[in-house]
Amino acid sequence: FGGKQDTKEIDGKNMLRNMEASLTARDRVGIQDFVLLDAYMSESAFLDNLRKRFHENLIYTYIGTLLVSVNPYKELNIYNKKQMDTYMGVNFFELPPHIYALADNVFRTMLSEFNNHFILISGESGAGKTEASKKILQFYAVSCPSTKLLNNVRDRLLLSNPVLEAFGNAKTLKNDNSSRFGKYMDIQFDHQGGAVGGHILSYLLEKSRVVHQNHGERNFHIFYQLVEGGEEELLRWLGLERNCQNYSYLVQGDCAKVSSINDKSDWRTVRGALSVIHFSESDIEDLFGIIASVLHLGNIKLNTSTCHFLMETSRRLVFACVLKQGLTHRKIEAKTEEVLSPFSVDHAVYARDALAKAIYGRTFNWLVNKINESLDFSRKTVIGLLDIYGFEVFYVNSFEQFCINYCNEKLQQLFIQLTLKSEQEEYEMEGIEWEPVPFFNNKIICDLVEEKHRGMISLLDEECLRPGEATDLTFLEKLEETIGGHPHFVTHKLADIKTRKTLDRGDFRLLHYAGEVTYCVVGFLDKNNDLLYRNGKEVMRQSKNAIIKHCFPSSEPDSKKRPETVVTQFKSSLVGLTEILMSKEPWYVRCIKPNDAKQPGRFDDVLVRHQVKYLGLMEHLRVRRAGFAYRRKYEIFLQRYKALCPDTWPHWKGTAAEGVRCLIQHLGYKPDEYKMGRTKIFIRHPRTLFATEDTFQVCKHRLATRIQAKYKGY
Ligand code: AD9
Ligand code: MG
Repeated sequence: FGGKQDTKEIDGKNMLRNMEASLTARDRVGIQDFVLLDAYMSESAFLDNLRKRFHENLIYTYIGTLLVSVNPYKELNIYNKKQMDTYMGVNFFELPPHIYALADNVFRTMLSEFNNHFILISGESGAGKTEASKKILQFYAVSCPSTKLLNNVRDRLLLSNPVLEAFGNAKTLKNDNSSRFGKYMDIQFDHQGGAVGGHILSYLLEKSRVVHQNHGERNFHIFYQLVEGGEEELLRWLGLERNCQNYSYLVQGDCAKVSSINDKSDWRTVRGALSVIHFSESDIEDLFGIIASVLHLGNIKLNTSTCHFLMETSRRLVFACVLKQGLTHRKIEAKTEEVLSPFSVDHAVYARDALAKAIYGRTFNWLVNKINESLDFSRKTVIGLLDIYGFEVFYVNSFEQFCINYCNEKLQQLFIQLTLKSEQEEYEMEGIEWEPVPFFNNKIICDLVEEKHRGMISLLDEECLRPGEATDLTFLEKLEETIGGHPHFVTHKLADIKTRKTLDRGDFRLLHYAGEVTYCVVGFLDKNNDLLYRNGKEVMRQSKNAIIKHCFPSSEPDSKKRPETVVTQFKSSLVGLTEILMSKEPWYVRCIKPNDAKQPGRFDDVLVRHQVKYLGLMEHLRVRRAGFAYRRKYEIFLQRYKALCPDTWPHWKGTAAEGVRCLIQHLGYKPDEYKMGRTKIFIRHPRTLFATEDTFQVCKHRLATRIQAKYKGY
């Protein structure tokens, strides 16, 4: 266990006192762990408890070691250094539930067992995932043992957040700071528990936002930060004016100004952070050159009849002079020579937007790599943090929502596999008597989307292979033909029968685990193909901007062979992510959004009940209550605690299982507190284990004192 814990008084009585106090105060503040009380098995009682606590600003509640978090939509004074110190090195249930308690528990388990862990943070858009992941990172960066040498790394770890948020988050109708990319971050620790490095993997950035925003939404924060906060000289150099209204790519959602966002001060934070994270001045110049260039690109007017290039080019722009041809003509190979064929206006607009998206998307990837270079990763023991865009339903949903919601289905499937399913299978395997708890398994929806040949992704890719013939509507027809009978898929033909709600001709509806979403099929093929015309790339290769040169290397093969489609790449990256996660020990934070108005103090019962349901919290509680909070292989359990029993210490001659039986008899475990499986001991409640752990710590301390006394004077 961490060095810090040894200095703290370990007192199992504290925990019991805390539990008792929480029981007496529960009428007012509810209970802090749903597992503890018999009465809390109905959904309404569950909801009552969450509501009660929410109104007392107690946003965290446990289900065993799973943390439920309700977004308070206001600043609470519970995230400071003092609180971090309070939670560092204290047994999980000794103090009121907190994200720091979870972070600390993961940290200490990692240190004592020398294995890798991950924290899966889930919940719908705006539920508080990104905030939770930041709190955890802060806890590790600030509270873990440190040396001066490491301070640089931890600053960079912390400051990677505002930078990635600036480039990868945006205001949506659901959330003023919505993550538009998925983020998995490994935080790496050394043997003493110091946070010594990190590595970030990013998943499918929503690039289409660069060129189009729905009403009430914005482009990525960085654009507004640069225009609002950029220094006069910088703006002049970039040929920008200090007025977001002047840039076509910034005003499509008609809400460049957002009251909860201060672009000017965010600019200063991001600018400062870039310098700390090893970005040279020339990197920074190149980076903002690109951001400005995208804005200029968006302002290019393409004349209706002749497709003329009307923008005044500026030499400082990344692509200046050669751009004209790149945007207005397409290079085609005709037998032995290449010819330039002029675009129609629509085509030219399409080519321009495709270029803007490619430039931004590739620059974002460059940024993530650059941050990674500064984080010193060398694969020691890690805690992974997963913060991905949450499930979202808008008035109009498109390809982007399809990808985001598919990703959420996959994460729910992972949660089910690791908790509800594997937990129950383990009892069976270990021969523990068990009454199965039924739950909804969303595998049926994952299969609908990703099954080979018949799944929606395969069907979409097939249509993308028929350029000129296939359209979004033929894709829809194909869906109808192939999966029309599926219980989770609805089109307008079947809408009335299945869900009693009508649908437009160009829509289809998926009955996701988290609710129904109607998708408009328009744009699916284009977005999935994500084509960038060849001469667009060539233009980029001539750029003097070092980042652009790096992002569009001349070694990149030209489009003879079709690149993988967007959704197929995404699917593969999610398979990779699942493999990473499956190799680690899981912990969960389930975030809940209390209202749709983003307001403090409002707890919308219907909305919360819906989330409790689809997040599987009741099922999780049932499995937890009927099951066992803790289990360990006999060998590991015996090895750790054998010093507590004279018969097992220092060497036990029999089998590990017999040794454990002897040990727990000596410790006085009651028959209903544990079960002996085939290979593991199962302990019903954490408090039993904590009491054993406390005794172990006292024993360790006594032993250390005795050794010290013995060698004193040598
Ligand atoms: V999305 O899927 O990226 O669209 P998130 O990440 O789940 O979503 P986020 O963490 O960004 O939501 O939270 C949304 C907003 O709720 C934040 O910008 C805060 O204003 C607010 N929030 C969330 N959690 C907390 C908290 N613990 N304390 C105070 C919070 N405010
Ligand atoms: Mg987020």
